[in-house]
Amino acid sequence: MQFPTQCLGEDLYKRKKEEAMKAFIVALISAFWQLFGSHGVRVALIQPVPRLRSKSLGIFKSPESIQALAGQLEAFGYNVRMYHSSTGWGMMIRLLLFNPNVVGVSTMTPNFLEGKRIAQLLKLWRPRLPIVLGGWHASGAIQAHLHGQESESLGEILNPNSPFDYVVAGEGEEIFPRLIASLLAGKEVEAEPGVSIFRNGEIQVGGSTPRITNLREIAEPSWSGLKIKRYRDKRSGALDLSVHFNRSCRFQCAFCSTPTVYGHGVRVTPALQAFAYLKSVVVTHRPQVITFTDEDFFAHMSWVEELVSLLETDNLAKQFGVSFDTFASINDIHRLRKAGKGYFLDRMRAVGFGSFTIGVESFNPNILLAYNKEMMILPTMSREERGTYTGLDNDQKKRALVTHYRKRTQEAINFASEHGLLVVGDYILGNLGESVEDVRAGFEIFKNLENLLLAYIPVFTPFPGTKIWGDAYSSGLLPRNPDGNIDWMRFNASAGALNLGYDIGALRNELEIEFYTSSRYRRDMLKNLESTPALRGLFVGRFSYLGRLFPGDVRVREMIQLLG
Ligand code: B12
Repeated sequence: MQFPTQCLGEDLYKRKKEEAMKAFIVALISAFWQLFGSHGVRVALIQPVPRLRSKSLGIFKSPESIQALAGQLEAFGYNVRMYHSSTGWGMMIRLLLFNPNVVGVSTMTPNFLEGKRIAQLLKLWRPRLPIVLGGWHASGAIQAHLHGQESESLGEILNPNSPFDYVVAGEGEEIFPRLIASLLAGKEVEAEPGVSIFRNGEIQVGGSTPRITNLREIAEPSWSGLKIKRYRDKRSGALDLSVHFNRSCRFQCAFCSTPTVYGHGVRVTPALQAFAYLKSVVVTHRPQVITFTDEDFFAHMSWVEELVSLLETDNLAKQFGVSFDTFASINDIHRLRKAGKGYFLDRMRAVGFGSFTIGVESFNPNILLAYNKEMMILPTMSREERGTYTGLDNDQKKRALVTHYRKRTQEAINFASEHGLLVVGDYILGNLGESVEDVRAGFEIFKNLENLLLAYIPVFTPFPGTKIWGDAYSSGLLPRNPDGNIDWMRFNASAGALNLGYDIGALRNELEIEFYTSSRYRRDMLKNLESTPALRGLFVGRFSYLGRLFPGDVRVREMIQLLG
């Protein structure tokens, strides 16, 4: 029987509720399983893998959101099972067999509807099963409501017919175990900081959870039950596992959702504790790559220095052949370069760091201003440059901003490359108010950055609760389903959500090909192959992936032939 692909219409859903009895029988069956199944208080954590309607950007990583929760709940003695797959009968039957007491659903915006659908079906099976929604979409919807941007997103989550009983906004490790304990004690849960509900015909918002002050006390993320070998980078094929120690970010980019979950102020897991966990992941699962997905890895330089010293003492890269990737801002690299700290990058390289992902985001001055990037770029100017800049008129300022930003970006790439670190440049296309010509003009600068060998080119996707969401929501450009609801499935970075009046998905693909087949890229690839033959694997991996993604493209084929 075909697994339902659409959300149920309200009246069908109501009718189905009556069919709950059928679900009750199923519950009886599961009770039978319970006798032979797993015991203790069972918590199911579901993070649906989004069904993309367009080309994947090649990243499939471990579900850190539910792993963090699972680690904490296991430390509390709960029997936890993680479900990280696309929703289907397989997941449903496994859930049935596990027969959870409480279900936690974690979604980002693009896979919210998947999460909603699985929750609806679970409620058909057991109408009184407590289902809690948390994560990036839920936190964003709460913030959008609290900031007066819109309440439609939250209304879709909390309403009389919603399958979600509770919504948790913000970090979950402290609030979720408390919520579960209240539910198991049969207490009526009220809205409180971190927990929002629908009660007495209205949405009752508890706002965000208070920040976790001491990450030292939080349990390590759990990997139990996950099929680790699946988490391979689709481009390189490497087993690439994620770790996350720094929460929140110093910067306030208007497109970024980080503040919706973490507010401001970077908190970090102590380096010794972080290193111990890092080592356990490497020794236990033997990944080729570990990605630090910290929003702001260099927020506390002393922490990075301590971690590098620990890795120098116990060199996991040498022992286990693992390399480390992380995010870094142009500001951080500029600061290291200005301080003459190239030797520190050499130390990072020596303990296995291989690449920095830097958020370039855009070279369109209007977008840089809309993204609040000026606050990041100005500190990379000298006092004199800032003095000159403030004296300019708006148009002159825009030109000066892009010229300076391009210079600092190029310097950051050169500095990292000189110390053997690859740079992955993130560049966002199709922003609010950007025409095809604007997109091409900005991308032309990005495409010609010397020695930039890797790029992540998502399409702008506005997320609830971000600074830019208000404009996106009121722009009238959001995609909607025939039933008038926002079509969250379209919120994916490879096709973009906004109806921009042109096919930004196709333009994205076109520009990605241009990036990897430009004369600048060809020159840099050959130069790097000569100086660092070991990079051949990376180019072969990247171009065979592009060859699979764009089979008919002669330019990609020519690059593959060039690699021989
Ligand atoms: C690592 C990462 C990924 C990883 C997956 C990480 C994961 N958690 O599964 C990968 C690389 C796969 C990924 C992919 C994508 N990502 Co991403 N990613 C991040 C990043 C860098 C870190 C997130 C993270 O793991 N933090 C560590 C964990 C421990 O924290 P957490 O997820 O916040 O979970 C905590 C709380 O949110 C809460 N919580 C979470 N779930 C639940 C559930 C319950 C029941 C409860 C009670 C609490 C709770 O408790 C957790 C512990 O405190 C963020 C942040 C950023 N600034 O860029 C972007 C980010 C989350 N990604 C984003 C997006 C959009 C995507 C993509 C959809 C892009 C695309 N291609 O379209 C893809 C595809 C998604 C997918 N495959 O699932 C957006 C999400 C915005 C939104 N509103 O949805 C972010 C915020 C980027 C941004 N700046 O806007 N991503």
